[in-house]
Amino acid sequence: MANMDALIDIVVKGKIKEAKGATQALLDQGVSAKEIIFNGLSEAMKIVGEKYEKKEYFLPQVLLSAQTLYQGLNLALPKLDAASAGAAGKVVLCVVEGDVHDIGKNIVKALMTGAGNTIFDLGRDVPLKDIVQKAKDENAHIIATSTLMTPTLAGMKEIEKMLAEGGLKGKIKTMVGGGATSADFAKSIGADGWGYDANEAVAVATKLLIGHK
Ligand code: B12
Repeated sequence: MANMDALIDIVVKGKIKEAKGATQALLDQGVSAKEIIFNGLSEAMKIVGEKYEKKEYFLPQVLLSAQTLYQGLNLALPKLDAASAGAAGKVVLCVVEGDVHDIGKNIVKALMTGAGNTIFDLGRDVPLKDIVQKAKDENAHIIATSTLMTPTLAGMKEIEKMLAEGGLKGKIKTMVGGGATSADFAKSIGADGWGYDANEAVAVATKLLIGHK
């Protein structure tokens, strides 16, 4: 009988061959994809992060855990129940230039898609000018960016500047998230919204879209 702790252990230890089976077993038992993602896979990554900080783990182990996580995440993401429908909008989403951490961004993408938004996912380590250009080309309502690293926070500020210079500030709304960000940071750069996690990302996008379309 599979349980969540077993899945967490598999991801933390990087037992890559076991992750799909353990995730599928939980799904078969009726555990929701959302529970698996938030209470299982994300929790496991928190433990991995702590081990990295304590220097019990080094980058190869972190990478192996991330690859193990993706085995389960790729099974669970398509099974996410459509979140309570929000105000559907067009959203350009990505991880900013210089940063390759994309696990959180992909969870945000799944929940925001489930809420009925059209997501233009540009991936990770995306040049800032490409982000703004895509938003212009698609007439996007929102640019949502993610970063987990402190040095790349500057890119988020730069996007605000680029929008202001193009006369688009306020026309295209912005929201930021990811481990390196905070509500205060978002406010300081003039972003329109910030979300702690993927659930909040949906709520914040909905709030920005109401009255904006
Ligand atoms: C996994 C991981 C990696 C993997 C990434 C694999 C991948 N495909 O993503 C690998 C091994 C590749 C990696 C590499 C590196 N890493 Co790393 N990594 C991590 C780790 C352990 C976990 C991150 C994670 O996936 N968390 C789980 C997800 C689910 O959480 P999340 O991303 O925060 O997302 C949630 C929310 O933040 C929110 N959210 C996310 N995006 C958005 C966007 C919006 C708009 C909204 C509203 C919300 C939102 O919703 C998500 C889901 O609920 C963290 C430790 C930590 N404490 O975070 C370090 C960490 C982020 N890494 C770090 C570093 C330094 C690096 C490297 C530079 C190391 C090196 N010397 O090479 C490189 C990066 C190279 C680069 N240029 O990008 C540092 C960053 C420090 C800093 N503040 O600058 C951390 C914090 C570790 C540490 N304590 O030092 N890493």
